[in-house]
Amino acid sequence: MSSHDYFSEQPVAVIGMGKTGQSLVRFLQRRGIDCEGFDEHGVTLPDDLHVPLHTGKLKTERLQGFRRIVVSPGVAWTHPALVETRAAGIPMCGDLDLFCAYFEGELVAVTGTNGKTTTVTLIETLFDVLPGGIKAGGNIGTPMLDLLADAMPKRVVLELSSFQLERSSLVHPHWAVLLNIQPDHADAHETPAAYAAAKFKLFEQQGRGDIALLPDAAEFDALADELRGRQIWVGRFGTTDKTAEEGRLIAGIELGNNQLFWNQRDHYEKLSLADLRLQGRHQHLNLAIAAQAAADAGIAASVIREALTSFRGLPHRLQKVGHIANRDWYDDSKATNPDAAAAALASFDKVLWICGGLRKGLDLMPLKEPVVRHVAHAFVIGKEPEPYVQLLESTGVKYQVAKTIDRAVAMAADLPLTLPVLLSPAAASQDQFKNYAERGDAFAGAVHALEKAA
Ligand code: UMA
Repeated sequence: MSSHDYFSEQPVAVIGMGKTGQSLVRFLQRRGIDCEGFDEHGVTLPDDLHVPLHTGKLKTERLQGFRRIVVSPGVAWTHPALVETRAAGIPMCGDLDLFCAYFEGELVAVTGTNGKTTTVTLIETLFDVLPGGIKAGGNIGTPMLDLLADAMPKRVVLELSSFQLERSSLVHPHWAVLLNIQPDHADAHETPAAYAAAKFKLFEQQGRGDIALLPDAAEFDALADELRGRQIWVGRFGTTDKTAEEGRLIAGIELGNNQLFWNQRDHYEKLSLADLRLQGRHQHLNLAIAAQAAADAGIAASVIREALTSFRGLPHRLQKVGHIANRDWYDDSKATNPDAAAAALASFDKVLWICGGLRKGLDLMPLKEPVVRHVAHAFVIGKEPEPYVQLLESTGVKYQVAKTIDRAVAMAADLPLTLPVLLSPAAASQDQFKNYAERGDAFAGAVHALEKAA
């Protein structure tokens, strides 16, 4: 289908009028396409949007008469009104298919449970040196259709959530990057398999000229037979002590030599982990993936080395807040699920760990082994500390229930163990904060208050 007839059938209903919905309406308005907006909550639209707005519970009958429905990622694909409308044969998609129908440049798409934003940011930095540069958008914050507002970009890197992928049938990246699949939004999808299937959509339209970058883990072996693009496997730390020249690894971490490596056409480039500013093996792996994608795009090794060694990472992702009260303090507030926290813990020998918050129904047991190995003492925050208390009880590690982040910081500073302190909650923040960023800022504020009090 060409982009020109994609929306020849009108009117279009836009569901959800947050960032995505507003960008959708703006995009359709610019093309003179008749559309109306729906939102289940009260919203005020900016002055430049001139569309009828329907608020209140979404009902099937209100969607009758529309020839296409475009749904924001935060509105469940399984919403009963949407399921019924699809069953009635009305075409439905998300902003990703609209983007794919109109975008004419090269697409780099990144998905995974953890590490997407870091990887997209580094890919953006690296690919920007190419003629025509690159623009970044999607789940990272800028709605993807906003990237098409002016001249057609030559390249785009999109951070894609499973919600954006599950409602797409057109996504076809030249570089498709899958970082990992861990339980997180699995609760929002009907089954963990549906969550994984959404992520795999990234590769479905790929052909021989495309590139698939994947984690070297047994759970993805079956996928290998189905991939039509060139496969680039990126080594996960902590599995084996492979070197670059062994096995199917093209890029990754050499555990034995503490080096990051990637393939630069005819040879392997290696970089000592000690030369990186970014902390944490899981983050190093994201650097290796970005480096490999850049090398395949023809970017010089010297440029990749410079970008990797100068990259400081993003706020609230294993970010050092300071050396205060005789110890280092790390903000990893973005670790909203157990796997992300486990990866952060594994970056240290021993730490004082601040955990807890909104558990989102996730199983905390994957944290047991890293807690035993890396935690000297824990402090539990959040309105419902019980699941985290149970986890700690099962490990025998000493802990205190602090409830608030201020108390946790004060307790950690009082402990006569001068170990690094890590906020890596393994929980969402919304029981006590607006979002993970506000939680991280509150942590940094409490840490800096110690300095002033000293
Ligand atoms: N709404 C309904 N009914 C519902 C749910 C929502 O009417 O059942 C309405 C809300 O009242 C609101 C609007 O829909 O007005 C919000 O739409 P949305 O939740 O899709 O949010 P957007 O503002 O469009 O932001 C989305 C992404 N949000 C989600 O996927 C939840 C943003 O990712 C993304 O940056 C933005 O599009 C631009 O592409 C944020 C996110 O939290 C960062 N993503 C999740 C994550 O990373 O964990 C997936």
